[in-house]
Amino acid sequence: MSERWWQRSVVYQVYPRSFQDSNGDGIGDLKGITSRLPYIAELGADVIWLSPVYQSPNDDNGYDISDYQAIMEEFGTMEDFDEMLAEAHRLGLHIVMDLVVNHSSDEHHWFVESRKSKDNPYRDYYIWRDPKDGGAPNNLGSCFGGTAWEYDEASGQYYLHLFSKKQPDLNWENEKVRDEIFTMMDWWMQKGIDGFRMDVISLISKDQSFPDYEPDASGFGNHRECANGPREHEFLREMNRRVLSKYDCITVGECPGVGIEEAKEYANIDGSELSMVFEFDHVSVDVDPDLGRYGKVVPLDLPKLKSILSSWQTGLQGKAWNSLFWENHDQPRVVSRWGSDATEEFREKSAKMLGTCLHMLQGTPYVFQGEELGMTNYPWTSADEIVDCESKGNYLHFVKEGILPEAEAFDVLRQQTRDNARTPMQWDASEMAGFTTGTPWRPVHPNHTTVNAETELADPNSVFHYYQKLIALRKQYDIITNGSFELLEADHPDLFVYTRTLGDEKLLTVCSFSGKPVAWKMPAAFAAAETLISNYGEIRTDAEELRPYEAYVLRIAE
Ligand code: TEU
Ligand code: CA
Repeated sequence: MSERWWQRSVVYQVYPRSFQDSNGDGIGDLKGITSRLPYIAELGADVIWLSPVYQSPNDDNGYDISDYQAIMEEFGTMEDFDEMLAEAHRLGLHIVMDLVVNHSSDEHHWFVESRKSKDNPYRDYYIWRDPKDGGAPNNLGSCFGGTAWEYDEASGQYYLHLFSKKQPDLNWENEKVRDEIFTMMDWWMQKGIDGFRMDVISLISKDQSFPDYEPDASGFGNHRECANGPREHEFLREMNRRVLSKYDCITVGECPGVGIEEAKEYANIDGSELSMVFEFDHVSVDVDPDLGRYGKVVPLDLPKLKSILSSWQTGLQGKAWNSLFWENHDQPRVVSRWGSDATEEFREKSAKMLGTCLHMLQGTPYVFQGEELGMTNYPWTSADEIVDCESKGNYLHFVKEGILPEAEAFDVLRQQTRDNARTPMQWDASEMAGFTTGTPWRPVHPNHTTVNAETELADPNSVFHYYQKLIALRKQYDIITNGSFELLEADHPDLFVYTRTLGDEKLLTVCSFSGKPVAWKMPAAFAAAETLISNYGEIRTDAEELRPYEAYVLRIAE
């Protein structure tokens, strides 16, 4: 298999609502994004994944789409979109659109029709079922809390919504639905976009018997039980045949509930389905198996994280392609999560260490807006400040059902809420961080006076310039894209050490996840190696220990 262009790419994720406001309404928009494209180009990323910009009532910030071929009014117009796309291409940046087709908004005209009556021509565009024993058809829970079935009085049936009740699931069994989706995708590809990031694409094929599933801590069957359904790969291959294969595009499937074996099908390098997947194993490492993401935060078990990432590295090697990420719009800020934001020194060092650890792996790295600055979680002081429907819904459920005391539930909420990823991008030290001239829809982090793009662009030692270098290294050295992976020190509680090998060339990546010095002796083979990057400047070749959050990459070539 020859190398595909996107295997050497680095993707930058833009969450439009929080990136750059251009008209003072406090909401990021397309014109704002266009004005910041040179910044993304300067970082060195070559693909932008744009979270949804389609028309939406915003029950889930654009992940509830009411018209797939129109732009959300708050974000601008189709002309603004075209201008952004043209400008991105001029700068050598590809644009990947978010494709949310497991569900639509309940305000989409398909659903407006569908709910009118049982014999409406659009009825079968969604998943309607009769009650079972006077209640919901099965015990599936919504990802945002409560049951996944909403009862419709008028027709006496339930419709399925794995997410909010304003996000009814589309019925992929219906050929007309697939036709509509593929035609719409083709319309965007014809417009010139470069690919799709596919929202929860692993959930599109449901077991039509809708059995009851093993209940989790919420008391319901988990939505992930719907992953890899009976016709999943048939649908994706059809999509590939009818749309994707006609273009040289990049596609990434968001795949909750997908393990290594299944990923080899979704992201097969034979190109029959998608380019790559987002897996969730590694970001679930601190999630409590019983109480879930919003019930308890488990301290990071580094050997476990290493073992997960390492199995994905070796499992997919030569067979399928993976994506690499710490952050996205659904995850907390990784510095606060697995590094440290306790002091400015630790923030800067651990942000660089985490970047090193991820970017030297095999796969296509994703950088979420602000991650390249080392942005941190927001200091929330009360649940009233949270607007994210997922974390808030789960928090309220835990408190109302008495599963957790209020203070404990809030402590998890403040660390885990998706709002941590959604505070405004920090452009400069001014009052609203250069994000808006008005009142931002989410509060600006108080640390924007020091953590911001302007300051970091001016400082050659900043997290920004470090990320820029990591990205440049990937473009320069084949081994980062193609080398095979080997984990060293698998059981070490504080160090993440691995090698990459390609022919006679070898890279050694050493990362300390500890805020204290850790005993470590550099392997003799690397004593005379070249340093590709390090977060402390000079590395100490003969030292007996690593400094707090120290990270470096060494290269030898015989
Ligand atoms: O996320 C899918 C998903 O499973 C998430 O709920 C994720 O696993 C969760 O945040 C972890 O707790 C996608 C989008 O990325 C998300 O923003 C949407 O809310 C969701 O789909 C529904 O479209
Ligand atoms: Ca705006």
